Amino acid sequence: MKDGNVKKLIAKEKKRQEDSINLIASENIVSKDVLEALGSVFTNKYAEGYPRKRYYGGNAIIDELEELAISRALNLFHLSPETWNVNVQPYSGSPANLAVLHALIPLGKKVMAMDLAMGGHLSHGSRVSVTGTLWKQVPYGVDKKTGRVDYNNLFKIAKKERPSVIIAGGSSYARIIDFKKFRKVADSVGAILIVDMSHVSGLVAGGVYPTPFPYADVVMTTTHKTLRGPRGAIVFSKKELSEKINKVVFPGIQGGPHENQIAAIAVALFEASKPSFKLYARRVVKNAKVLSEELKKLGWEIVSGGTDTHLFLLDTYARGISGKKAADALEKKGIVVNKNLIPYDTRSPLDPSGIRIGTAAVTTKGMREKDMKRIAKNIDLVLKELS
Ligand code: DSN
Repeated sequence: MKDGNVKKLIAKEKKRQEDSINLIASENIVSKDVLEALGSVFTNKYAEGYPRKRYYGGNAIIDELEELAISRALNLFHLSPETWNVNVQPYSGSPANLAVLHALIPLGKKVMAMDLAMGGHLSHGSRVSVTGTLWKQVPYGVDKKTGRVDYNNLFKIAKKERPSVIIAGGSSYARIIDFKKFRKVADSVGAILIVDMSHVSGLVAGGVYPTPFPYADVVMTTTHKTLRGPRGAIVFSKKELSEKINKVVFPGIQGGPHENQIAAIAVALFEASKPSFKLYARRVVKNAKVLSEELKKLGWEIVSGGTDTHLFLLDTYARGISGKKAADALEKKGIVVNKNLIPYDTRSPLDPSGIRIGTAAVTTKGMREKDMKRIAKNIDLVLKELS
């Protein structure tokens, strides 16, 4: 690379990633092949439209690429193209959610979704997201005692508020979501059910987390978390909804798709279909369970008491330490986490009561249970200093 400045920054970031223990639950480390596709000549091409319906010439190979990505997405999640449509063009998760909501419900209608502090996501109608200004969020949460979704309460909220859409899934909920129950809640009020499986899609692909597809009308996932691809998103929708969604993705809110990103998504989907990815997914969850158990043994409070996934929330404020203070101190020692709101948090998102911990990236690095025990001890040592 001739640009010495960027070259130096890439080298520095590479070293930072190599030297630190990355416990950010939404991050991962992609393969060389994914990086190669991302840095390929596909970045030079404009391809507004969809396969075989493009606005620019020169797209025959791009069409092949996008169709390959689509068929791999269908195969990975065992879906029939008769029932499901796949859109691999969303730039990332938030625009994907915006597109889906815009396609499916009129402005001003109600979106029932997990409150941000309870584990939800900004783009599910949170006040500070554009989705919260276009639609009215009806929030649901977790039970204060168990830290888990209270399904009886979901029925009550849905009956009272009669939302047009219900979203299951979020960004810091550590437990298995009962998609069948969500379907029942949605059916009880005639709502559309969207599952945002961004965090767990790699676990679904790896067979260690239940698939939402038998129950959802739309499933959205980002591609860069447990799925271990490039940044990006995929929207799966039932055939009868797909035309509307495709129209909002393009030309509604996006222009030309990032075909280099789609190439890298195709590579990631190929990698996720291998038996080794199943083993990876199992290890991710095992590592998260071991890490949370070890921290519990050391006296730290884990929201919901543990995890079924790649992530969990540690309530640092239970021992008088704010999430920001904890995250900053850990980073100084080379352990990178993010500060995070916890359910019923009374503090602010910039200095909340907890930290979120995830094992997708460290598992990719090859770490196993014994490493989790060591990491737990180190987290304990750093945080104890602060209490
Ligand atoms: N920022 C992502 C996360 O950390 O979960 C979601 O968009």
